[in-house]
Amino acid sequence: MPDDGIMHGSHWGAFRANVKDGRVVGVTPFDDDKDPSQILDAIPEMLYGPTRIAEPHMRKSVAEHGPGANPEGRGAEPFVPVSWDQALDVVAAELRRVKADHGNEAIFGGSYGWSSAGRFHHAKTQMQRFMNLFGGFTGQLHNYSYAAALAVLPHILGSAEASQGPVSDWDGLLRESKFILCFGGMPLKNAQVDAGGGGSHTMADFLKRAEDQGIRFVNVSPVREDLEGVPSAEWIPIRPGTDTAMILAMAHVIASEGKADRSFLDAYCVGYERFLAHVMGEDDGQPKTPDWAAEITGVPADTIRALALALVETRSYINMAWGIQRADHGELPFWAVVSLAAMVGQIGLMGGGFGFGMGSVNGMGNPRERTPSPTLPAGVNRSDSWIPVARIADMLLHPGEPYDFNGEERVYPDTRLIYWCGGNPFHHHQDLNRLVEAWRRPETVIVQDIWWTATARHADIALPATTTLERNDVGSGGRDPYIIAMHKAAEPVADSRSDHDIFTSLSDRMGFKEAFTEGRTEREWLEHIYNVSRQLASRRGVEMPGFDQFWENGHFKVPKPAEPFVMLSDFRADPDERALNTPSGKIELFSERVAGFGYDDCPGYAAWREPKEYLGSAAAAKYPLHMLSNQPKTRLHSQMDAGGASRRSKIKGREPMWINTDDAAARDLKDGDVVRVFNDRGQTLAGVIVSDIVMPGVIQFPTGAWFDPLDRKSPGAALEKHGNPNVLTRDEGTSKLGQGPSAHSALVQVERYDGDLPEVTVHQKPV
Ligand SMILES: Nc1nc2c(c(=O)[nH]1)N[C@H]1C(S)=C(S)[C@@H](COP(=O)(O)OP(=O)(O)OC[C@H]3O[C@@H](n4cnc5c(=O)[nH]c(N)nc54)[C@H](O)[C@@H]3O)O[C@H]1N2
Ligand SMILES: Nc1nc2c(c(=O)[nH]1)N[C@H]1C(S)=C(S)[C@@H](COP(=O)(O)OP(=O)(O)OC[C@H]3O[C@@H](n4cnc5c(=O)[nH]c(N)nc54)[C@H](O)[C@@H]3O)O[C@H]1N2
Ligand SMILES: [Mo]
Repeated sequence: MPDDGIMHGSHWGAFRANVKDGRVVGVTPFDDDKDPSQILDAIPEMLYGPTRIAEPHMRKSVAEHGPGANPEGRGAEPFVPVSWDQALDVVAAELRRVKADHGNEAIFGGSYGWSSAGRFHHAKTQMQRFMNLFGGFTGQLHNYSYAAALAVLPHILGSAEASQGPVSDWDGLLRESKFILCFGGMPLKNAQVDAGGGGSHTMADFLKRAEDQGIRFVNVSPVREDLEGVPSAEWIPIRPGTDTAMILAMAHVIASEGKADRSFLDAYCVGYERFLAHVMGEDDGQPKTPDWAAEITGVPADTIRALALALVETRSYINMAWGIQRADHGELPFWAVVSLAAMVGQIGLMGGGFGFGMGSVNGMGNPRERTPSPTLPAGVNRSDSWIPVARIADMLLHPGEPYDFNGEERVYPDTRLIYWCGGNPFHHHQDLNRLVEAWRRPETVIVQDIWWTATARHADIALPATTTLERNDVGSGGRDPYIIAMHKAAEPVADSRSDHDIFTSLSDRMGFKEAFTEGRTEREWLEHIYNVSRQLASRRGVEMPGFDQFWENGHFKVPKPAEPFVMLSDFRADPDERALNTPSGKIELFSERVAGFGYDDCPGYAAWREPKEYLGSAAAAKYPLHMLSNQPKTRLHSQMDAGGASRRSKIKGREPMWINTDDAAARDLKDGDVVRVFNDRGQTLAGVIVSDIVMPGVIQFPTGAWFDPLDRKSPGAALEKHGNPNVLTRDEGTSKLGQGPSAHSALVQVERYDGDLPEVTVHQKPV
């Protein structure tokens, strides 16, 4: 290994850790990285900063009176340090008690979240492996990223591959595409990361090459910067939440001009007639004309018409960002894209068709052979209890109550204990004031994290985990081609322990340590999971080096396929032999099955349904700005918020918020002002950036500032001091079909804040 640092990896890229006297003092981006992420430089500061949980802690009432004492005190009471043995004894006893009295499903161990890049020490998987050996737990289905897509796409296409990947790769797009139409752009800010990490940030390079060779790009988005990687891209601002209306109008143009590809529709799709009837207004009396859509979307009718015709006149590709389905009725814009692409008829052709999430993470469209990543097996959950991922507060507030989900009638379990490890619900969930309320319901809350995040601050028992730099691991995203040897660079800080060690101690107390560890050391585990992946790769013709050599080299790059991957090309070549896993075996532009569910909020085809909150709704009279709480440029969700680029980006300590020149002038705002952003659900402070990168009527207010309410005792009414947009977002499912998070559908008002600025305290150690 070269001596200029210790090879390591993170979700935002591989790097070498520079170590001096046993301490990590800096990081150097990995040599292969074409475009390293600015998020890297927070690492040393976060490693040793004041927000590290130094030792196990208990909430004061719990330390004094035992588990279950004063749940109202969660997030408000001080913490008391305790020994590892004390903490683990209480955790083990609580787990046993809840299991005995209420059954395993009363243990909520979904633990949604990204954890860290290493695949062996992957915190959530470690916890779920432990819980499965303990008899099971209530889990979470799908993810916050594209939950609506995961529910709806299998009905339309037989799988969720179009959103999950692999989508058609860049090699094919660069070869054949002439026109790339992007809803929500392909944001470089988002391509800084991929789950499991990666070796090189390639999105900027792909975009530049595409632009250099003359591919036309159009960015349909409320935010111009969503396609900053292509300076020549045309920007078409659109009102958030209205893409479906624009796409229906494009379908109207193509159909009216007789340009729909009837042979593709006949051979590969079902339900076109039914979809067309909606587009032409035969079912509801409203033809979905460009003039109709212009009213809803703010996009001029001529622009809609021209874009529709451009799609059919040349080899064209449609990309839609995942974020667009993270909204009320989020299933429908994705269905609309598939329907439009089917009419264009280029699905399965190189450089044509559609895909979701190119630019949402670095690995999408990154060419590589499809070999499976090393992963720790979590085992089987015998309790078979789960909720749709984003229904956590509903579950806590409504145990035993029924709800609809994807054709099923389900009932929320009764949660007595929460164990969260590797995720941050007080970052990721919507309507956080409601979550604070819901979070008081269970008897015990255990949080295992590295830092005093808002979630750790809402624990009864907080257990300190190590960062990846304090342990050895293997990083691999599965979409990005690199597998990274993550070498340990430092000893555990203070009294922290790896998640694996913590669960080993707990499984020892429970009597199944041998089953949990399988008798392997850390090194033996890494070698084992690497070798499983190596064998599977070999079956696909990819030869990975032996573990020792891989570890020494520091990385392995999975090769590219000989020919570019084109999504659905196999189906196009042979629709009978490679029939889709849908009821008809074809692309379902109308789904009998979805229509049969009879949901008022998700019909059986791509229709326009008004979101509950958008610029066209009645609520806009009171709250006239649409808030996009999109992904932050300077960190990964809430990770690294207390250091580096994130901390430097704050304005008077508050999270920045972008507001258009007109909207700023109307409120007498200038750069650097602090504002109160509010609606009926909450209020928060933000720092102002006046910029025309956002269209009028829209604010960009990224997620991830650590939740920091002013009055921890009554957070329902409290002012959030730091700029966390999730105090303002709606906590309602996308629809009964997907029940995904609908964070992007939120209206707010903004006003200058001239009061005394309360100190942001969440980046300090809690009391
Ligand atoms: N308003 C709004 N909200 C959103 C979104 C949005 O667009 N708008 N996007 C949503 C999306 S797509 C997502 S994926 C979620 C992300 O939500 P999360 O994945 O929950 O967010 P992270 O901040 O990455 O949280 C990971 C947590 O794991 C901890 N952690 C990291 N490594 C380790 C480890 O090794 N061990 C342990 N024990 N802990 C570790 C980190 O400290 C952090 O607290 O947010 C969602 N929330
Ligand atoms: N730096 C960084 N990168 C990240 C993350 C991070 O936290 N930090 N998170 C990662 C994760 S977990 C995920 S899931 C992905 C998420 O990737 P996405 O879901 O694609 O990310 P978003 O930023 O929510 O949305 C992308 C863009 O869509 C635009 N948009 C929002 N609503 C609408 C709409 O109604 N119509 C149109 N046309 N455009 C709209 C917004 O301007 C936004 O910038 O990002 C990943 N990348
Ligand atoms: Mo995500």
